[in-house]
Amino acid sequence: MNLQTSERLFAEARTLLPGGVNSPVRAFRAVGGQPIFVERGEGAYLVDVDGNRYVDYVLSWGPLILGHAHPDVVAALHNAILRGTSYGAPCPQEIELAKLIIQAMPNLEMVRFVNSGTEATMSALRLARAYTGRSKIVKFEGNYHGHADLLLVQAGSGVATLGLPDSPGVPAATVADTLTARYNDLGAVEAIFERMGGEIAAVIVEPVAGNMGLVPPQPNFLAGLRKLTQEAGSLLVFDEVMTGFRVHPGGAQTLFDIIPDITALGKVIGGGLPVGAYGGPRAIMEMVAPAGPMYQAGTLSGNPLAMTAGITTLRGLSAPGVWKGIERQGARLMAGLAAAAEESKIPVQISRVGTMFGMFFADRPVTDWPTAKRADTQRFARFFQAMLAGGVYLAPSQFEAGFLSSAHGEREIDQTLAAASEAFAGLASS
Ligand code: KE4
Repeated sequence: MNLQTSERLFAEARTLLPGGVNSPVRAFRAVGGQPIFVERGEGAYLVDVDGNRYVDYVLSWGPLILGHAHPDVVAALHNAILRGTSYGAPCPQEIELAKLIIQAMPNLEMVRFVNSGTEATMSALRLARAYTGRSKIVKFEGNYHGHADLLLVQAGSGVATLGLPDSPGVPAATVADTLTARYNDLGAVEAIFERMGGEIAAVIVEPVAGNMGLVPPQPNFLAGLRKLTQEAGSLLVFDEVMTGFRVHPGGAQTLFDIIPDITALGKVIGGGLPVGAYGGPRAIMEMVAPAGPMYQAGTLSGNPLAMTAGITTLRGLSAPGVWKGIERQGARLMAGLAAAAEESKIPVQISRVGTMFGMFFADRPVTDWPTAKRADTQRFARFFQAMLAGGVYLAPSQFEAGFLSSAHGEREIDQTLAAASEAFAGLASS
């Protein structure tokens, strides 16, 4: 495969951008080799600067649930951009996107738009602290909520990939009130609440973990968190930046019928443009300035382009048959991957929740960060490279999830499964 242009560009990028990238996981450090530079996305495919085409299961880390450059999104953005890019003033599109989100997640009575998932979770926790008057936060090992200082503790995603359980530059004082527990370990959370329940402002959780690889919640885990926080007067924050409109059209809160106090959103609601949001009941959200005293602001928050991309994406996703179609292809993909791995006697743990999926190179189920860490990351790296050579672009880390879109049809799944059979066979013979 010719990767010359990508290699040349990466050499230049490394002189201008730290690690040659604008987000660490993209640098391929966990899988070796060099990142491809993308020339364009089209439907389910990425095309790199050397003309190589790949079935894309990263989809910009989740947002592109209708695939790249969906004609409706492109047309809507083309219209919007003729009227300018940002006003720094209210526009009707903010109301429209808010309505679509609230229709899908009825527990949200109000939302505030921001520009990233990091901003959404950071603001959600500031709000929880403001609303409860308490400071302590509980998060889970292997859950990643963006790179806000208070949350960059035993995080997942790029931090897990890079083996940076904490980051330099985060003062101890900033994380002194951030407690961590093992994901799916309700007993650990009960112990924390027994000791200091009255001091806890919030528990923040990925209701389906996607940043240590895909790790679904064990039965009663989320219900247990709901009960503990309710009894202690703490807030339950669902970080649905990844799971929102991914595990279910109404998010994990609808899928599991557990109502959080505050929901953080991102990715799909921006349709590939920078959007985050946090929302909840009116009584909580009216703490947010200028309705209330909790300050949070943003130059580009609610800008018409990002709102337009989000509106068009959520509308497209709710069209008849779209969601079921993605799940059908997802089920086919998972069954085919399991069969291919079985054929080559390669032990894998495969799971799918809605339109996101995961595959650990492990011989036992993965339920938390310690068991995720047992996965064979070297074998994953070899599998990743073989799939790339076979024209399939997976997330370049064992500790990430995969995403499907409505553009992934029979042909794309067939191509993926053919590449996977080759890749597993190659692992078995090496
Ligand atoms: P952003 O600030 O990257 O928009 O969102 C942060 C975030 C918050 N919460 C969850 C559950 C998330 O998954 C994320 C970001 N996800 C990673 C992928 N694992 C983004 C990819 C990257 O960091 O380059």
